[in-house]
Amino acid sequence: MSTKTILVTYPDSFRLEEGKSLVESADCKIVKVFTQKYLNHSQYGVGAGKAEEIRDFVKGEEGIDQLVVDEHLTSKQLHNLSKLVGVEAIDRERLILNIFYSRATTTEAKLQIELAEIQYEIPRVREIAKMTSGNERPGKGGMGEYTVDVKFRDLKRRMNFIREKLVEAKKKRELYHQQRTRIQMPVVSLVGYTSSGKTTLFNLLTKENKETSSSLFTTLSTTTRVLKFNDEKNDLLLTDTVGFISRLPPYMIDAFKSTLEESLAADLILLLVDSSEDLQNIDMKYSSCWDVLKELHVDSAKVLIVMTKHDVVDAQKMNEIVQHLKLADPLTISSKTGYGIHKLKNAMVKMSRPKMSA
Ligand SMILES: Nc1nc2c(ncn2[C@@H]2O[C@H](COP(=O)(O)OP(=O)(O)OP(=O)(O)O)[C@@H](O)[C@H]2O)c(=O)[nH]1
Ligand SMILES: [Mg+2]
Repeated sequence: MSTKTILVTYPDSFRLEEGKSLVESADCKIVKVFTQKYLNHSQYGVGAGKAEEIRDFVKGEEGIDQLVVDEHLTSKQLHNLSKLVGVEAIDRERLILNIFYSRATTTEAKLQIELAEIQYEIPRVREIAKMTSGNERPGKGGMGEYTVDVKFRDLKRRMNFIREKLVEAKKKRELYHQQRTRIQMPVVSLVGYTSSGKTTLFNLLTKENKETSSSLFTTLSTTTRVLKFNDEKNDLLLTDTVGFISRLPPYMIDAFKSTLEESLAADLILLLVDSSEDLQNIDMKYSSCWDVLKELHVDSAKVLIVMTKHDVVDAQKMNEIVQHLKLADPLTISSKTGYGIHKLKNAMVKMSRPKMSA
């Protein structure tokens, strides 16, 4: 049964829609949405008046399971809010971690998520200790200094263990990578905002059958396959990976760094942009993607912008997008109708080669 959820997010349509998609992608059912311009009030994140409004709503409604606040909140704010409202309150990062948890299938993805989880927890351990050791929960409910230290040490130890495991996994991949470069096959990777159409294009090109869906973060691990051409010497390797999202905290990018770095080390990076969205959303998502690419020091010269979902956009809108994003020679495709795929494949062959022939 899906978790009955109240969402508190911002009133602008981009964050409102994304907040809802995130909650739904975590397999929760939205019962009510509250919006607020600022979610950084010190006591509850939401303003005190709004917090009371939510409490009253919960009182009058049967079986609400959780409250999601679409922002980064401290443990103290979440604790205060849960206590007032009477249901568990979680923040945006916890929600994203929950989605990751439910989706991760490979050992490496699971380790990466656990690493992100620990990095989310560590700053909160002392904060929670402070809250529970006060007069609020005397006796065994409180976490003494000693317990906090033990917990801290455990988390750090686990974090180091995971990092070692991830390094091992990375080494294994590097070995594959070396073998690939030995056979002189360039690597092209697909990146982009979550739900931009990466896996759908990947499936079309490589005849794979990886899961695609309108939920956010459908793909969490990296897959590489050979993309065949009529002329064998043009064959290349195509990589699909996890999508990006706005307001992603650096530690989450950090946790996925090894897989992302692998795909960003490609000879050519296709940055997919979903053109079916409105201009403002495209803008926000496009700049979020560049934020992540810059954070990971990607050379912009090897990034090629590809506008997706051409089948649901008219020519005028497409022109507007191209002008808005100041794209010189945009590639426009549809993985549903096959529009632009031939041109894209030619571009992939041409642009992924210079390094190889050098
Ligand atoms: N109309 C239309 N829909 C598309 C096209 N390409 C993808 N979609 C839809 O867009 C949604 C997201 O597609 P995915 O391929 O799962 O997107 P993704 O970028 O891999 O998403 P994540 O794995 O979550 O990062 C799905 O519902 C697809 O059916 C297209 O060319 N046209
Ligand atoms: Mg995908």
